[in-house]
Amino acid sequence: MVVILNDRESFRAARTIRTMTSSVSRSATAPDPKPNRPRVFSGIQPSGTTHLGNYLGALRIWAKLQDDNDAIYCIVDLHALTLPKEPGEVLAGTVGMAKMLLAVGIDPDRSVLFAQSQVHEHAELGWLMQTVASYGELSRMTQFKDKSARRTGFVSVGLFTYPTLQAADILLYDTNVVPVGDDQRQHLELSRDIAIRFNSRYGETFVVPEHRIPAVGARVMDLQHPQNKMSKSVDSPQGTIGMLDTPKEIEKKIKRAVTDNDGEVRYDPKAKPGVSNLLELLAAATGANPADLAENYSQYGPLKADTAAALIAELAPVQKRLAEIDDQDAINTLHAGAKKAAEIAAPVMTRAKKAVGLL
Ligand code: AQP
Repeated sequence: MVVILNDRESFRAARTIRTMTSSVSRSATAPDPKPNRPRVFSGIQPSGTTHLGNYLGALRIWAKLQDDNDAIYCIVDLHALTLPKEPGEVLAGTVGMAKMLLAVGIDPDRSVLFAQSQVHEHAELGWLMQTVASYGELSRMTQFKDKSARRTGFVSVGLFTYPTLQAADILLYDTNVVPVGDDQRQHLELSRDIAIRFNSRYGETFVVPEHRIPAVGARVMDLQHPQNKMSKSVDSPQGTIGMLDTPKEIEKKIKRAVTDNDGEVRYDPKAKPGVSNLLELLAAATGANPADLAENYSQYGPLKADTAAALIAELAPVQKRLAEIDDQDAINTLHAGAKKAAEIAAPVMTRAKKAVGLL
């Protein structure tokens, strides 16, 4: 349920919910916090192939968080434009991603699901965020350094300022909790810093969000280059398990996953990144602990066989649901979600403009 308040009223309510949330988690006898549930917001780019890292690090947690939170999930199509795209590519990716999110269990009756470009306040607040973030801060973002270093030609200004738009995405919804993978930790810290700076410069305006990073599966590594995270924007087909990969493809990729030569099954991400990644994948799919799982294996072969089987079982229901979802249904869901999102975003945008002192 979405309760719409105005300006400072809604800011105070959102901040109060945060206080309530922490007291609820401390006390077993605390009252049910509904309808004042914590606000959860997160986003995903509609680019490349959605992979196991996206799913284990973020998407399946998004689905779980719908039970106890007021969840808003956004397909961040404007972010996808930070790397060059053909006309129409982002739109096709947006529809495909909407179907994927529905297939992983995002329920439009319980969550708001929408595309970023349909709610103009994102771009508008993104500009204000640029005026309170420093060039030095953005220069320190490792994702910008990595992505710009990988490119030989054109590097857009948008790739550099991406984290300020991300801050706007989050702050527009009075977000309490942002579920993300570990790679987004630095951007989330920046969003918090920007919110705190804006509040101290212009008066209490934004809720300062917290991240929620899963204990297992927060950084799924590339199977061929286990020192790098599995990624949509890096061309590593054998190192990446796509959400639509067939059981045969998954078996083959896991079988060929890079390990090491010492033959010992041990969870040690620094010294043994390949084996630890397999243990982490098996743990994420079975709910076990990766270090405990290592004790069950003395060879890499059986570990790989069990990991492949567990991942195939984990992805099968998502793949089945995806095949049943129609493009037009997904588009309709996004249109309806954008209306709900705009109802929440508009008063927060007005609150921010008033705080700054714009006409
Ligand atoms: N390898 C990963 N392990 C765990 N979580 C991951 N995420 C991404 N990669 C991994 C999480 O997935 C969510 C959506 O990702 P995104 O598309 O918004 O962000 P991204 O980091 O840009 O994903 P890419 O495209 O796979 O990697 P890049 O662009 O860096 O090459 C986020 O919550 C993210 O943490």
